[in-house]
Amino acid sequence: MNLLSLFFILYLKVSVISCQSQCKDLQTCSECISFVNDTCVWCSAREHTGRRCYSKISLEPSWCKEPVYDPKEIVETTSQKDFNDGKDKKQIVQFKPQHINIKSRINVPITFNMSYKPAQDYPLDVYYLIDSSQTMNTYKQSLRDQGLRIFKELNKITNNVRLGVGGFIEKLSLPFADPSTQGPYTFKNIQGLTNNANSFIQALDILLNSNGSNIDSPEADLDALMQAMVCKDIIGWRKNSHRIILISTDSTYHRAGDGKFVGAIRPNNMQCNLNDKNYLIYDYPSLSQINKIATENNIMIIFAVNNESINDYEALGRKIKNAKCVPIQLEGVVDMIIKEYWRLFSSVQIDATVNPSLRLKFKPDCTVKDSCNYKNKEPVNITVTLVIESCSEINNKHEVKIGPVTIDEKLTVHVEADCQCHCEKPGAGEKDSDACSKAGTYQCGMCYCNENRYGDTCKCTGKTQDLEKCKASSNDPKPCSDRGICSCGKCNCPSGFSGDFCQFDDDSCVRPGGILCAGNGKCEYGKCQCDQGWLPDDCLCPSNNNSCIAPQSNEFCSGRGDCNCGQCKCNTADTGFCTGTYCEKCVESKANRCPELEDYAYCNLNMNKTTCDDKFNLTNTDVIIVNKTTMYSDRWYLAKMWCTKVLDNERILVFRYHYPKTASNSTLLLIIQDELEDQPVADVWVVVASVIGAVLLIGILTLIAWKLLVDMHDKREYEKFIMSSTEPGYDESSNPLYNAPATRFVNPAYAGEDCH
Ligand SMILES: *[C@@H]1O[C@H](CO)[C@@H](O)[C@H](O)[C@H]1NC(C)=O
Ligand SMILES: *[C@@H]1O[C@H](CO)[C@@H](O)[C@H](O)[C@H]1NC(C)=O
Ligand SMILES: *[C@@H]1O[C@H](CO)[C@@H](O)[C@H](O)[C@H]1NC(C)=O
Ligand SMILES: *[C@@H]1O[C@H](CO)[C@@H](O)[C@H](O)[C@H]1NC(C)=O
Ligand SMILES: *[C@@H]1O[C@H](CO)[C@@H](O)[C@H](O)[C@H]1NC(C)=O
Ligand SMILES: *[C@@H]1O[C@H](CO)[C@@H](O)[C@H](O)[C@H]1NC(C)=O
Ligand SMILES: *[C@@H]1O[C@H](CO)[C@@H](O)[C@H](O)[C@H]1NC(C)=O
Ligand SMILES: *[C@@H]1O[C@H](CO)[C@@H](O)[C@H](O)[C@H]1NC(C)=O
Ligand SMILES: *[C@@H]1O[C@H](CO)[C@@H](O)[C@H](O)[C@H]1NC(C)=O
Ligand SMILES: CC(=O)N[C@H]1CO[C@H](CO)[C@@H](O)[C@@H]1O
Repeated sequence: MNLLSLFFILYLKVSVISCQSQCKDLQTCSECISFVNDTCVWCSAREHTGRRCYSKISLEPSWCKEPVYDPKEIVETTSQKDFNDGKDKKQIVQFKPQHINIKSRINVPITFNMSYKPAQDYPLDVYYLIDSSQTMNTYKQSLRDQGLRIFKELNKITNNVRLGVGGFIEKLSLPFADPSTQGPYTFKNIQGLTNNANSFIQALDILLNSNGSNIDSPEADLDALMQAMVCKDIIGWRKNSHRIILISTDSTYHRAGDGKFVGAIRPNNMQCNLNDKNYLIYDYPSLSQINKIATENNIMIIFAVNNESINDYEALGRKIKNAKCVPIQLEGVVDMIIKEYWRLFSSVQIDATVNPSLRLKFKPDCTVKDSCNYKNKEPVNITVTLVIESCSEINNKHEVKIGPVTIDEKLTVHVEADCQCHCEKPGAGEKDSDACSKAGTYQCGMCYCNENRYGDTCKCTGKTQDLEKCKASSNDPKPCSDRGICSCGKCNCPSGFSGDFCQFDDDSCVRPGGILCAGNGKCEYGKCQCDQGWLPDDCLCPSNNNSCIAPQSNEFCSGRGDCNCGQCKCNTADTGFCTGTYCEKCVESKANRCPELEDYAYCNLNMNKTTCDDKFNLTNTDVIIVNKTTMYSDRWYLAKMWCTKVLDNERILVFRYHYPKTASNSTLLLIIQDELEDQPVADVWVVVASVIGAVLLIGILTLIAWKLLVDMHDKREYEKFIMSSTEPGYDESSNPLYNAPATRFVNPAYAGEDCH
């Protein structure tokens, strides 16, 4: 693994941890499931302890028993009528589905499909709104021809087109127009929408031959436009039709506010007035009012204007949805109408009314004009992705209307943000629940305590949850050393930690030999609590010396050593001569005087010195009879010569001797142990058997054979040693000035280069 991938893994780990921690801090089910930055799930299982909100991606199996609150998305299409061309008087369906219900948690993308297929011969309504002031006389013939051409051309491509004619001049009041002349009017519908060619032409003629005139240059275009849109019954707009209003004019228009000059000071009421008096009460409509009504009614507006005012209307067209501007010339207008008809028919622009807490995405993006087209008689399929971005405290139900801009059909989507857990809804909680010590409401696995109670299970009484009591010092950032749960002012520490504030790590005690508390105790409160039989602090040494006592013995280390931490430390060669677990393996020094002195020594044990001296004709001896402790003590360290004698009763006499240093008196000092020893009982076989009891017999036999060989070897070495030690000049014991090197007696079997 190279360094880079190591960093990457570290980074991943860190980011997962940070995700977890974001969910971790959420305290209620609702907060948990409506978290913005992560998808969190809530565990409301009763027996679950600790935090309940977890990040969904980093969950381990069996993290929580049911119930888990992880809201699932519900998408339900409740109305999906199939496409229909409207033949046989059936309802026209060009857009489906019609109704969808969605319920989802936030930040989860939900997709659904919509399709659009325009109906053949879908109704088209075109209203011809003409500036009929006298200045338009230059265009009279042209407009008449234009009307006829439009009618003809449209009927060529669809047999479901209706046309209507209306005119406008000006508000009937000075200084805009002279009301005393009969001609002028504000708006007049000459012919409602009709499919009768003669009626249309007649109406057109009537309009073009009228003599109205106004004084100022701008006209009441917007008043007329508003009326043409809102007086639906009079104009005869059909339900579910493509709608176009074509305005032909040669001068600019009056804006909202201009009405003041004639006393029309009230804002336009966007109602059908059709009464010249009303036009003098209500001001000209504003662009936003026009835009609103045009959008609501899916009306497309085409301004056909002369060269002088085209800039004005182009600016106006940009402010109204679905508005276009063309020069008034005949061909341009007809072409535009035909083009727009095909565009309306073939292209679908999707529009949606969306609450700010929702986000919609379309694929393909049909919200942009002319980006989605109907071709080859195949429905246009649009995939919508909806995401609820936030929860609201007031209302989490939203209605979205999506549909093609130019037709009335809309898909209604009822969206509900799933922001509240069922278990948190009013009345869902279990009041005075047993789970909350009958002192709180149990909801979503949590206790909401009554007044003056607190704690996970409302067990604690008191005004506030006293977290400070759970801190070892007020400087601690978190209670219970951030390891345990503070409950009723006391820390509940998880296993592995101890102390009033969980401040002790139960893994931090001494480790003699690498084992915590030597394996003979528990680490608690930062110290080893040793099992019975072990000495405190590190539990390494037994509290009694039993392990130093050989089986069937009653003294430790066979009385020849110290019991140190459960193990015999045999006296050194200076004072002793024994090895083995219990210092039971002793080597006798068969220095030549031992046999000579043994009977004398034994005599001294039983009788007084005078008697023995006589009996053995020995003079110049000092005889000291001591207990075993003294015998092995350092006091006689010069008496290096040890002797033993096996008595008739199988017991052993032990004594040591030496010649004190001062040459002036050549005394033999004899130190005799006041008690007889038993034969050493702890033999190697017991040890072998207890240590490797499970070893196969063949193994044991091998050991026996090996032991025998070693014994034989030892014996040979030993005899060799005895031989050499009896050689003339060797007898150091005869030389009071000579102190033998201590090592000689440690292991007489050791023979250095002689070992073969
Ligand atoms: C969500 O994350 C952003 C940036 O990662 C952070 O600024 C914001 O505070 C977080 N919101 C919550 C509620 O944690
Ligand atoms: C939407 O349509 C696409 C392809 O046309 C399809 O793969 C997908 O499953 C549809 N989605 C739904 C929610 O029906
Ligand atoms: C319009 O004026 C012409 C003469 O300019 C006249 O013949 C005609 O009758 C008038 N029409 C109306 C409706 O007033
Ligand atoms: C208006 O402008 C168009 C080109 O934009 C031009 O063809 C036409 O002749 C002009 N008409 C008048 C009356 O100026
Ligand atoms: C739209 O989906 C329908 C089936 O739902 C399919 O028949 C049609 O071909 C698709 N249209 C396009 C343009 O892929
Ligand atoms: C064990 O023996 C040693 C000396 O060998 C002695 O100091 C210690 O006190 C003994 N311990 C007990 C518990 O008898
Ligand atoms: C005892 O020893 C002395 C000299 O040390 C000797 O003269 C004497 O004969 C000895 N007696 C016996 C009984 O051996
Ligand atoms: C052995 O003797 C010494 C002194 O002579 C004495 O202090 C000690 O108590 C004796 N020990 C035993 C076990 O009798
Ligand atoms: C020999 O010397 C020791 C002290 O070194 C003394 O205690 C003892 O009495 C002496 N013995 C004789 C016989 O002079
Ligand atoms: C010094 C002393 O006590 N000597 C005695 C030794 O023992 C014999 C008899 O066993 C006595 O006669 C001594 O008096």
